[in-house]
Amino acid sequence: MSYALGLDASTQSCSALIIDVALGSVVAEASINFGAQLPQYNAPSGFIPDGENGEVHSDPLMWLDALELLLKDLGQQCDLSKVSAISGAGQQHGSVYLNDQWFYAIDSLSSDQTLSEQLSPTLSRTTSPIWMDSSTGEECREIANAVGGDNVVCAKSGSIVIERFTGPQIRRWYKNDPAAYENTARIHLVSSFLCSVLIGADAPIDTGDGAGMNLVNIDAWDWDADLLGATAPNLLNKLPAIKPGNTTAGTLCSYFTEKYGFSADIPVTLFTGDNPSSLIGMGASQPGKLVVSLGTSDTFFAAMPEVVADPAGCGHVFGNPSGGSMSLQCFVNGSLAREAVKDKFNYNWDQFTQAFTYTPSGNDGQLMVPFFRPESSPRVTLNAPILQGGTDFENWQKADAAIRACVEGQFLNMKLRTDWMQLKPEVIYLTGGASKNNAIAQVVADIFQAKVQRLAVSGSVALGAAFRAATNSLGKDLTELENSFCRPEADSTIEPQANQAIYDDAAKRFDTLISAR
Ligand code: XUL
Repeated sequence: MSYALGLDASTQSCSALIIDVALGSVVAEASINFGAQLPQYNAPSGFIPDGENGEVHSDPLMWLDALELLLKDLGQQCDLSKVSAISGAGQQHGSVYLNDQWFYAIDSLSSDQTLSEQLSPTLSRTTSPIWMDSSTGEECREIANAVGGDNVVCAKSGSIVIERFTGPQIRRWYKNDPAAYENTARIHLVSSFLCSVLIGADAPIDTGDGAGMNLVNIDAWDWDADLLGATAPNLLNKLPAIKPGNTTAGTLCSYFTEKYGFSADIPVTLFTGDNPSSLIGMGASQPGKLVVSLGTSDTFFAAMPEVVADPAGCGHVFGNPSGGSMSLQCFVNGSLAREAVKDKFNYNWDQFTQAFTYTPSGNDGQLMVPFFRPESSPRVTLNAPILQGGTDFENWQKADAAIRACVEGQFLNMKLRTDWMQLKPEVIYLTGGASKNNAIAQVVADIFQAKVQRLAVSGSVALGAAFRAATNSLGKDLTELENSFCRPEADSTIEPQANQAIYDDAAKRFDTLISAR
């Protein structure tokens, strides 16, 4: 028996995979799409549409129903009695609000009724704000002011006060409905809520996901009294404990052994956030390996040798589930910016890629700050790119140079904004839609002066959860798991080619261009 199950409760779907840790292979994989498979929740993209004032909420009962469908599907693919370790991950920042019936209900789940039927009466708030919610601008300012400013919050919690983070979300609800807040006995993250359900007991929050709340002190890795006090009254009593990611939460409760055929006493490792889990599933648990994910927004994350917060307040620090800490930084102008430049010249993606063969590294000194909408790293509110020499982007005629300027600008910016992490990259794992593009990968390798690899990993969040379960409960070595599951795709390695001095000089000019705006 050497199967480990990893769960991934994300925004649009709940997915899982089961790995055979002895053979190094994936045994089963399943995914339940909320919109398509649970249409009764009227959440086509996993959240309740048309929220007002920036509110984005989901129904936590939908997550429970999805979990049941998921386990049923997995049970049709393999013998679940062979699973000997479980863990999982959830979309970060989202919160679930429970009344005092929760503690009893979770401990006495009966396999005669569904999870959602039994836990529905325990919700003190019927919906959960999720990470896409941006309704809390006022509460962010209030919390920051109460503790002495965003610099103080960032030094304490690893991030300035951010709209989607859980603390401001809790504060807003406390202000809007103090009686319902008062009636709340427990506030969980998506991750710790689902972990509690699996073990049939109230589970702790891990340091990886906990650090996304603006409530945890990253030096002590525990709740910060000042931040709790600035957020809402009596909050400490409503929160579970904070524990390192490699903590065993408990054993799988009888609900799941009876209903889905799991064996008795299967250890469940604390759940974490999707990004910390992905760090592990991408094989980047140790400092020296950076992950750059190219999507609508680009994200950068990496294990960090020290616990340091971004002095500029743009990045985030979370606990690394395998020990220590990790950083995460979002760049809002990701593929949307690349697409905007491509579309301006009516290019297709092949022509976009070709542009790099017609232009030299460093682009003959032509630079662009490629922000088409407000950027979070750094925090600037541009809605059109800045070009060196003051040229107006709309009037720029040189398509190939503009494409290179956009991509070089994106990664010069990424390098500058992630310097605070004090990382010495040995390898960059590139993932996400645009990662397949060799021209973009070459720019990344040249600017960071590190080799770039594309990994043959799909579902890194669930895979990371399965790795964590296997290391914590089955005594498996994480590096061995990473080596057997996270292999670079054939011929995917790109080595730096350009002279470092070209981009050192470009980086200085890029910074001047932003500062002068
Ligand atoms: C990270 C963030 C998202 C969510 C959903 O700060 O908000 O990545 O974790 O995936």
